[in-house]
Amino acid sequence: MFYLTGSGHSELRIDMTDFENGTAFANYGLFAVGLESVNPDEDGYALTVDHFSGTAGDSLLKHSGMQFTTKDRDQDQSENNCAAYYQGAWWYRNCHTSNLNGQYLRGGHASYADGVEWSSWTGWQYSLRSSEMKVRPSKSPVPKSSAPNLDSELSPEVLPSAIFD
Ligand SMILES: [Ca+2]
Repeated sequence: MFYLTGSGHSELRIDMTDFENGTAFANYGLFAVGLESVNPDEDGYALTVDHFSGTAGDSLLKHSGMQFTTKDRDQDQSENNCAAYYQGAWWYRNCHTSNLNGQYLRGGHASYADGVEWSSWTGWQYSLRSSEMKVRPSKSPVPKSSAPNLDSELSPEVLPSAIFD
């Protein structure tokens, strides 16, 4: 992915389906992994996204700037490992508004946020039937700016403290 998008002139479209024949998409006019990174492995494959449009709502902008966390490589901002806790691998912050590499739990589930989640569409307890991330070069370069100060709006993804009890 880095070699596809490291230049910063790519866009991302995520197509999703649920188990009730619903479909939705999220498009990001700017998408990059390891943007302008000389050593993406050392730098943690940081995500850059901006310029959202689509029917699924945005569940990825709050992940922009985060490195990629796996169960054996904790690069998130949680005191825990979000990948281990939510059974996925993602650009977790503390921890997520989306978890597309989560467990395939087939629709509604009692557990919290550990399925294939896109919270702005189906919440944190609904595991999607499918999701596809498609990348292509931008038709025209888009401004790289405008990533908001994400630290100031963490509330929806901050974990209830009880979840770690
Ligand atoms: Ca952590």
